[in-house]
Amino acid sequence: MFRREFFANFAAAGLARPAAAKPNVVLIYADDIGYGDLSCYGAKAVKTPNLDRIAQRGVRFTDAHSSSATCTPSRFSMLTGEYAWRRAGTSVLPGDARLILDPARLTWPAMMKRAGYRTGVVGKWHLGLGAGELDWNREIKPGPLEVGFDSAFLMPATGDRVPCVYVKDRYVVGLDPRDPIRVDYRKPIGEEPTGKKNPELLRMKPSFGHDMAIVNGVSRIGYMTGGKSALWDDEKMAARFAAEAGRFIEESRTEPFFLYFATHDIHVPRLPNKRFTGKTAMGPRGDAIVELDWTVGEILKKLDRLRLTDNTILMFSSDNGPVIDDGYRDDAVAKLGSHRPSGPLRGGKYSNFEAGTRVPLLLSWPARVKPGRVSDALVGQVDFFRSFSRLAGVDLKAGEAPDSQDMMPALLGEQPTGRKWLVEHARALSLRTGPYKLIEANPGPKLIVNSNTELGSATLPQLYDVSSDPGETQDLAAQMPAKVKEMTALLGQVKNGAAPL
Ligand code: NG6
Ligand code: CA
Repeated sequence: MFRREFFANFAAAGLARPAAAKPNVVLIYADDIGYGDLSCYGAKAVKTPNLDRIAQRGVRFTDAHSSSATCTPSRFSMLTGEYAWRRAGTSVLPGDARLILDPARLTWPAMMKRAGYRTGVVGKWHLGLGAGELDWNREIKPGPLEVGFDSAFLMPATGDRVPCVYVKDRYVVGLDPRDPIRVDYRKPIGEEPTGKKNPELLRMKPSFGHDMAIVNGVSRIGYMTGGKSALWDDEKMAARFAAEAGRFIEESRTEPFFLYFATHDIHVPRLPNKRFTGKTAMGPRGDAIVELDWTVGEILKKLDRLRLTDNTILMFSSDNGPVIDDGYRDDAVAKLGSHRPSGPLRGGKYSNFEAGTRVPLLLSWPARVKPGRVSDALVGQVDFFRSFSRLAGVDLKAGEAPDSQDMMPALLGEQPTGRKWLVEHARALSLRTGPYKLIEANPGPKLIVNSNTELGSATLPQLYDVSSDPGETQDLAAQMPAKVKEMTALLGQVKNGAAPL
């Protein structure tokens, strides 16, 4: 209260708001965490006390969505405010892909910078790096520094894709120039062992794919040689990212800052630190959730120690839904027990069904947001860009963040409703509006056999009432043709950029 009056008086006196009045923004963006994976979303087989603390302090969302059921398009949409399915080349990228964000366009971090924020990214990138020929041994550009971040400490793509090195700003960390890195996604390089030829060298075996370069006894996607001194240590990755995120917060503490902290947990290969081994009965997938919660705890502690908790908007979400077997034999299926990574929802990562994109979203901001709220508002991560532009007082021009809507009142728990409609993207597009969800016709296999994921494919459009039937068990399309027609028309308008908001 005091705080708000103080700043109101400041404004009334015609003085510029002091920098400290702007809330810091920290987004912890987990990988492949499902709607049912956190104890604050009902999980019993794993405890996530630090995440639960964010929920208790702020708002927990029951109907929040990543833009897509896989990583790259979700991240692209979140950072640009434009649905990735409008742009070619935005699906899951190989580890040697070129940067797919256009440095000439305003991004969420660039907008925050314009508002006076110091901006940083730590963790998984997976949006490509460089332009033209990419040489990992030289300056890597363009990258995060060209699209709005003041500093970056990255894993270039995914934990299961080479090169298995960190990139700080524009350079690979710890590289010895006498041992240059070479990366190839088409053919093996020289006589280096591979997962396919040398399974005896592996400590974690693939269940499908992932049989190329061997790094730290784990075979990956893509071939790589050299860079031995720069290779990451999988078991120390979470601690390294937490330390780098902590360092960014520490260095930025006197100015408003925006940190995009994208964890590797709980993506494959799941190799949490030994101190988390056996913390759940679910094997590495469960233990990686505990490690993720530890990471969150490190950020909470850092903010507390620097007395920044009160005026920091801390958010947590995931880039897509959960997957159990995503290509390694890590006991995830055998040890799952009664745990339901998707909670009450159907499908998971890659799927048109709800669990593909409906993910946990938590937001706390003690200075303003009331604790302990649960919000059923329909919101998308694509909305962060415009919502934060309103909060930061930056006017967006036509064409900037075109799919992003101002959901700040909903995000702060001050308004119970969110979007009128929202698009989910997986194999096909789905439209949510009112209680209904329309999945476009998308013939194809029903299941990814290896990962046992239901894709939600069908030759005809499907219609579900996700408010009374969140598990999408009753297809209403045949019963309600007028609704199918109406929603198909609205989806057509969304595609043309002409849908009423
Ligand atoms: C798939 C990988 C999967 C994972 C995914 C991307 C195989 C067989 N499967 O192609 O393991 O890496 O891509 O995940 O290679 S994401 O979360 O980054 O979208
Ligand atoms: Ca992911």
